Amino acid sequence: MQRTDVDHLIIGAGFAGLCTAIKLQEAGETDFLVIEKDDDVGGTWHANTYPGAACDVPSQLYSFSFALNPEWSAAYSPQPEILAYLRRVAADSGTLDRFRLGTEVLDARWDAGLGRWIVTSTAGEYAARTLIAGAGGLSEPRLPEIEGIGSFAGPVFHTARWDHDVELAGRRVAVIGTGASAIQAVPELRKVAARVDVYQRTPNWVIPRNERRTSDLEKRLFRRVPAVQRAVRAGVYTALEARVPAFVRFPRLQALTEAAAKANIRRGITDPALRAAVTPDYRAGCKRILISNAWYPALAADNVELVTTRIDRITPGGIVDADGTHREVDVLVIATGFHVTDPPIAERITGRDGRTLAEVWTETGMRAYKGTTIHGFPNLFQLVGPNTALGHSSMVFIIESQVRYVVDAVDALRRSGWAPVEPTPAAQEAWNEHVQERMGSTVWTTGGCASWYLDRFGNNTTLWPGHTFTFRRHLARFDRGAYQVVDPAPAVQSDTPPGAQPGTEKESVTA
Ligand code: N01
Repeated sequence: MQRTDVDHLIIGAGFAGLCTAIKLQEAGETDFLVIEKDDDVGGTWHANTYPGAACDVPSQLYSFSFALNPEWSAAYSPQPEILAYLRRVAADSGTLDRFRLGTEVLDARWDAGLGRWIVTSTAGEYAARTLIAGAGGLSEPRLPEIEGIGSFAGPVFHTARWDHDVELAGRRVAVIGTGASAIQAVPELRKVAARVDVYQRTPNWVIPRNERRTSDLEKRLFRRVPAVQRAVRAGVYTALEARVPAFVRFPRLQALTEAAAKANIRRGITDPALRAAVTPDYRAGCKRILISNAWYPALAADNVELVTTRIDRITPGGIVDADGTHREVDVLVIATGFHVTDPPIAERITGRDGRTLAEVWTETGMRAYKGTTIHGFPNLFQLVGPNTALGHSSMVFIIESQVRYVVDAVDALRRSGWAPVEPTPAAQEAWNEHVQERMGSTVWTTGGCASWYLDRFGNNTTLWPGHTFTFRRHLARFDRGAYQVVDPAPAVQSDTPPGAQPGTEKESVTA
């Protein structure tokens, strides 16, 4: 099989992979490839095309700090705009020639002899000094285990795999789940479908959404004076950071959010029984707080029924609930979220002791050092890794923080002659102890709900329990003292100077 040697292999062409490519290039590290299973850049924003898909983080914060977008149309951006933004940033970056789209990672294993990751993909084999995984924290759909789901005769699809060929006009649609995706899709679905049954297991707290559109004057101003847009962005950032204490230290402050959500319910729904059915009985923030002005009016619409009785089974023609009621369905939409604490990419990455990341994490729960590097997995950098996700602000800020750390680490690796490193067990343990200690007082732990933030041990291995600027400070520099060299480097001198392109001259053929 032909093998392509590169210094850095990046998995995923979403915000994380794209940011890495751009920042490595800026640092003079041009010998990299980005492999992406989909046939386009965009990651989440390429995959999620369901009707109504939009970002629930304010637009001003949902862009790279180095590529502000003066053109956002509204306070919250719809998916097509975000995808167009990412395509534009990718095209302007001069890195697209090193993207290999339609290429899926099948297996990645550390080769101690070579001091490289050997990565098998659907398009051939790669050998890389560093493996930078930006495969997405919420990319693999989680399908519900409901009896008979496989027997359903009509179309079935997950929100993140929307089948646009399926005609919905005049059909009876059932939606399972009432999370962030469902609350965006249902208000659009009910405009075309004959009927929509919404199956709710647990209600969410849903606060109003700012629908403000950006005026032409504002856009012109942002274009001409980027400092103005930066100031607006800083204001939004600060307002969101001000919410952190209510999540992390003083969950009682979430009563303010609950009041706003209850007012949202009263505005959207008049029926007392329906109001009661959508009112959560746990503290706001325990699960992700959602934003929508359209969700409650949609549930109150004549052609929508909220079903709160547990689903018993699915038949070829519909859904039977635990009370024995059978509702006929033409199209089944699965809105049950993603594999978060058991990411499938972890099954494909094998460390230096022959165990996969999934095997290691099955024993311990997801753990990493600073959410980015993992003992036993030399030169692996996990973007949006354990305890890096946010309940209050933009993941783009976290991604940029991690990428700075990775670029600094790469610089240190190059200067050391590529001696492979991984965090020491002590450093990784201390980091995770620190994070878990902080979890004790958070609303995610004390709020009285079951959420996908928690793993099977009941630990929150998903969210960062603090301000985003604190996270950034922790990752400001590659802290070499927390790392150990795992094997002697195979070559003392770097054989590729910074600035080399991944090229055919380094492509080698192996047996
Ligand atoms: O998934 P979710 P999502 N039977 O996990 C229910 C991001 N996102 O795709 O609460 C019946 O939130 C489950 O019920 P319960 C964002 O981070 C961002 O909506 O577990 N129901 C819940 O109601 C978000 O948080 C944007 O009791 C079942 C729903 O399915 C994350 O993606 C937009 C079930 C799953 O909700 C995931 O959102 C959209 C079962 N067996 C998404 N299993 C932005 O705007 C699960 N459920 C940035």
